[in-house]
Amino acid sequence: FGSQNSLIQNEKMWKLMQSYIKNDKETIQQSIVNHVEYTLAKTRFDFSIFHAYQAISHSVRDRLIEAFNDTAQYFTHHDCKRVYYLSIEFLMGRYLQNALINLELEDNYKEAVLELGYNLESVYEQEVDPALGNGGLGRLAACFLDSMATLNLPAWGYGIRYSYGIFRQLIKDGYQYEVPDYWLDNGNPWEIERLDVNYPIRFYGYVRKIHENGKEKSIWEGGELVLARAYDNPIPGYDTYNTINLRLWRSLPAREFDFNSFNQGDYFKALEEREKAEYITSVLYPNDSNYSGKELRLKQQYLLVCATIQDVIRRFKKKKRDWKELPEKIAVQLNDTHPAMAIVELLRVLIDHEGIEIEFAWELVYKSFSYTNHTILPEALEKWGIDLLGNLLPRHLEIVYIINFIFLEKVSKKFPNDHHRLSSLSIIEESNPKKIRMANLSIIGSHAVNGVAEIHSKLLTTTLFKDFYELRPKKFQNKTNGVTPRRWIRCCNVQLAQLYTEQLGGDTWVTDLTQVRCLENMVEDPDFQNNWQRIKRQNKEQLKWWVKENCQIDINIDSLFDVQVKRLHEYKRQFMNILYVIHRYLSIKKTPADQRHAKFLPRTIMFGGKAAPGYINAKRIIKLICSVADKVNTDSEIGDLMKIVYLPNYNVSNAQIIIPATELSQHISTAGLEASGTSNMKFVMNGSLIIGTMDGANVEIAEEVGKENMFIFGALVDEIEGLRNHMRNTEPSQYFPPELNEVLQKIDEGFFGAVDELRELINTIRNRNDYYLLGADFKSYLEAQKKVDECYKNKSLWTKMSIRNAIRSSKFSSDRTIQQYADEIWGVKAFQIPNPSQNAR
Ligand code: F58
Repeated sequence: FGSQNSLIQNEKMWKLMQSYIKNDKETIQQSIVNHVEYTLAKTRFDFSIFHAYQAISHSVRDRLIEAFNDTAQYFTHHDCKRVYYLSIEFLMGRYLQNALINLELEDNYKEAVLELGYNLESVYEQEVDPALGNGGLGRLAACFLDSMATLNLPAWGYGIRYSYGIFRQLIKDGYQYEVPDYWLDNGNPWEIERLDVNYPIRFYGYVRKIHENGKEKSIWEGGELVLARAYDNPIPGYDTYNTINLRLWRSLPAREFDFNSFNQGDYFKALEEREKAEYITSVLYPNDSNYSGKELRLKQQYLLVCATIQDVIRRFKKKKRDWKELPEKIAVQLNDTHPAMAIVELLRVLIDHEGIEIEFAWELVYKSFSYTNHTILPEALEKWGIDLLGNLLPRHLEIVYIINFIFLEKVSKKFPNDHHRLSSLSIIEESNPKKIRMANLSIIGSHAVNGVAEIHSKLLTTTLFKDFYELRPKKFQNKTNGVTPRRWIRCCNVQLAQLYTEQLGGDTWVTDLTQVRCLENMVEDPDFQNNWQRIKRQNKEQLKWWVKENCQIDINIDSLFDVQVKRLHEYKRQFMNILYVIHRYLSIKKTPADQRHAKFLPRTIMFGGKAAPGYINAKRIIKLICSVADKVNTDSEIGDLMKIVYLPNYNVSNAQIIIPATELSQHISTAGLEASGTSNMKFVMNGSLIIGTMDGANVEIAEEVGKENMFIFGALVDEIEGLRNHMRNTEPSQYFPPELNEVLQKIDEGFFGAVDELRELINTIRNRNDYYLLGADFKSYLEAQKKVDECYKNKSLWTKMSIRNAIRSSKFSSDRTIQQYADEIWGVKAFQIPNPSQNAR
């Protein structure tokens, strides 16, 4: 551990080892009670479950910090190449259970806590979700941290510590209401505030040119300064002592006061200015697919980037070394384009502050960066107006122009006179006003660019980034997403995890999910099938209870649990799902009462997900779902043949209840539009069958589990353009199948109420405007639904399909994904720190 003298080192090491906290029951209890008394200043003779949660978390935190400190020191000592994962969002979900499981201390704590009078599971419920993300992209970043820690990679995450996470969603009278999520209300035991790690961040100002030794130098000065302060969040690996870091930045006023205002006696104005600084990291933007172009958002992005680059460079410079070593020591991964200014920022620091020649500096930057794309939706692509960008970051705009100039020079040598190509490759969009295309900047500044599923990566190289691909085909890669089996099996489906551990004779499957494939020979085993069904049923019971508690609806435990949970978006087609539900309802109604139970299987159809606050059509879809739910759930003719539920406030914690209880999950986006999807992977791992289109990772799921174990339907990506043309050239009543026409007419008649807004909604597809092709896919969706019913009737068949889905899902572990990033993009190796507690514990 860094000491020169080996004798002292050994003696010291021994003492150090002895001083690690022990993990026997009594020591744990002692530490909890101490935290009640000394950290919370509550009497140990009487503390509530809330205080129990706080004290337990602090005692777990102590253990995390030991490993965290040792890991950081170990990486420094070995001078490893490090990965920095930059993301504007990290959707972490609750920490306590995950930390205990990764530290392999859950049983010890359970026992210890029980004797103190509390049930550990109820204690878990006390924690609020740190929800610093919108959806897939942020949750992916969280899964990746877990895998990077578990794979012993020298990696850190960098993000923003928003004071307000994604809003809490209330559903009242079928409408979504957004409530601010001040998640820090009760403090946050999982973070370490670094009072001594603050970096200055400049906004606005001007660039002054001076001449030194015959060279022009740029000095960016003036404007406003704020500070970015570090908050560290330890991330423990599983089955390893390695504990890495998620460093989140919070904005604070810079220490310098505005003496002018003070001197002029304007005390309040000066204080107001300080308040404004804190506002920068105050709220997470709740748009999940629409780019809004707000200045405050650019400030957030730059704060993240600027603080991170200062931190990275400071760490690099701790050792005396040549700048050329930079790409051998760091790999910076951009989680989409939101942190892409880091490319420009690093270049700026290298040329303006370190005095490096631009060509050499560019080489260092280019070799260090890589970029992941998560969408091809045009409305989600970031483009900053040059006025806005040039005003906030004047020097960066200059540098962007320089990068673009050098790049386009090279292109025009390769493709002389190809103006069309030049304008599509340019970072600057020649619109009025001109715009900076962040995706182009990200590609040009990175040595590797990847999509998040095979089909998506293919689409990038054939459509959106075609011209870039033709320029540098080798730069483009695929890294199919994955999810962590720790949270998405071990934590959320404890019984399934137990079954795996029993069957496989150990729990090493938790870090090597390919092992569950060995259970293939159990598929036909009646005992195994029974166990499988029992587990699903218990998970369904838990969800039934949750629904009763949160929606006041009684659902039929014997019905098929059919779930679509994800952000509300037209391309994800929750709309098509509810239109089918209406069709099903009308069909039941048309069937004579005495034949209904023979003809229809009971179903509980559950929806969940937040709509971006300004996304009117998404909100109308929520209203439609809730209106249909009202009608159907109170229709005495239907009884428990069908129930529709809107699960409010879908988030990581309730996903952990919903996913293990699901039997059928819907992933039904228009082909080509869902980059990957990651909940599809979580559902499959938990034995849910998928009804879905050939889109995103569904395609690879079908390859792994077999199409015959899924309900695949709908147009393929190559058919989409043709179908859109057909839709635009066909009379709507002709274009829509009769079943769908009937449904639309019912809505139009006001059968479900809210007639004005629901009419607005259906008009979005009726006027030859069905961009997402609900009409084109409806018929094959109906057929797929029919197959679902047929299979579910045969319990043993369904069970076997369910088992096959789960045990063939190992490809979708984020451990596989991260290993590929490490080998094929980052070039980093594992460094596992020896576990000191093996002696002491
Ligand atoms: C999602 N994107 C993709 N963006 O839609 C999904 O297919 C994919 O599986 C997932 O990324 C992970 O690769 C997504 O979630 C966002 O939420 C952005 C957050 C920041 C603002 C713009 C949208």
